[in-house]
Amino acid sequence: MTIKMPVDSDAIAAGNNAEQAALDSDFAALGEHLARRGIDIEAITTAVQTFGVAIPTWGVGTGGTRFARFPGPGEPRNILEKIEDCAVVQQLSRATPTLSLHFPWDRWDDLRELHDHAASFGLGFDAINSNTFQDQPGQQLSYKFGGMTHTDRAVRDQAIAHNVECIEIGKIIGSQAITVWVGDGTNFPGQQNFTASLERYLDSMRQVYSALPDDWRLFIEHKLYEPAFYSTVIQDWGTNYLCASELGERAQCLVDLGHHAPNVNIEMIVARLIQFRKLAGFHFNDSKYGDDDLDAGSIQPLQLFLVFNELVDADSRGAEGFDPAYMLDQSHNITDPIESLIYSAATVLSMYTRALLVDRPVLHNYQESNDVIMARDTLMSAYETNVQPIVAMARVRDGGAIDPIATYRTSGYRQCKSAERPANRAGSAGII
Ligand code: RM4
Ligand code: MN
Ligand code: MN
Repeated sequence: MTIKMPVDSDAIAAGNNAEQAALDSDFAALGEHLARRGIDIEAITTAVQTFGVAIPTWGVGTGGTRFARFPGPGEPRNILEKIEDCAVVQQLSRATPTLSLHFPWDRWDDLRELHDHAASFGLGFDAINSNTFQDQPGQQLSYKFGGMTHTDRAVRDQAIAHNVECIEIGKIIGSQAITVWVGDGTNFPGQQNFTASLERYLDSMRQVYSALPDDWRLFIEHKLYEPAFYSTVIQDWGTNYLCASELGERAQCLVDLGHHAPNVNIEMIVARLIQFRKLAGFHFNDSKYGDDDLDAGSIQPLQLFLVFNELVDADSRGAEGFDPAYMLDQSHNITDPIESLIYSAATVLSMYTRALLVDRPVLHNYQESNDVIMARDTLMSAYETNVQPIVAMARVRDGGAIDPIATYRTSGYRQCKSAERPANRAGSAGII
């Protein structure tokens, strides 16, 4: 089957022709520099070519805050159009081969059609996301006071049934994991009994866990606050770890970079979860204050590098059970979502590449001899290396664009879609 390409391949070829000579020369110069450090640029480039990060389907719609949402032109109005926009990101960046669906936002009666539509663009499916934090039209019972932890068993049963339905959907489209994030919590002291609500959570989640096919994993995602402002049931990685351990081996902890208290050492949490075989994967994004869902690496690039440093370290020592799922969980409120996703995927790849440059045996020796300055220098010299030529070369070797954002802009894709997709105010695109 030929894979459909939403962006005209001539536009990519024209952009690449203009850029190729400069890239070749930058790549050769970087190759020489790395060779002096004992690093083979070709081996690094091959590793970068195999790295993929999933796109959440809600990421291609314009997001918003609780104050306002400013819809962009040509927003996708349904899941098939969202898939097409995701395909643009993948075609140009070659780093986002999978999608992460969210139900019921992505509800589509013909799931085969949905699957085949994605497959026609060469896209597969990552973890499926459930939603028990919102009421849907026609829904019988309300999640106003919680879903999986609600005091009323009937509401909990409805929330459990929704998660089980998500697993059923995932089986049809080829997912192998479900991510459960619950918005449950309280706004005021005394509103609920902490212990009883966590008991109810575990009871509900045991039922979801028991519905998992043998080759599936259950990803559970903690969040410090929001929408609940005083307490959330799964507030931090510690509670998340306890719950994952209670549920079983295939329950693991997902790390969303925006879901921690300020100044928390996230890379250390990552190391701990890897050590105890409980790291499910990531929702990449960045933030200054809360769960801001800004583009990955836009505020704290060093943090993203340090997270990748732990991941590459675990991979290079063959850490048992290490198989993280990567996804971008962002809300694009004032940028073109396609551009933010292309940029973010490239940033994630860039930090991964830099982490691959860390000389691990040398770092180990400095650590063992307590040479603080040189241990730090070993990390920082990897971080400070400009790896753009590797990331661009990996992209172009896989058929992508050397300068994907410029190519996207000259392709006229957005203008074309804004004519084809008249605004639909009631559309479910974005997080509002
Ligand atoms: C939450 C959390 C979940 C995402 C929703 C939309 O804050 O990050 O992963 O599914 O937002
Ligand atoms: Mn998330
Ligand atoms: Mn979030």
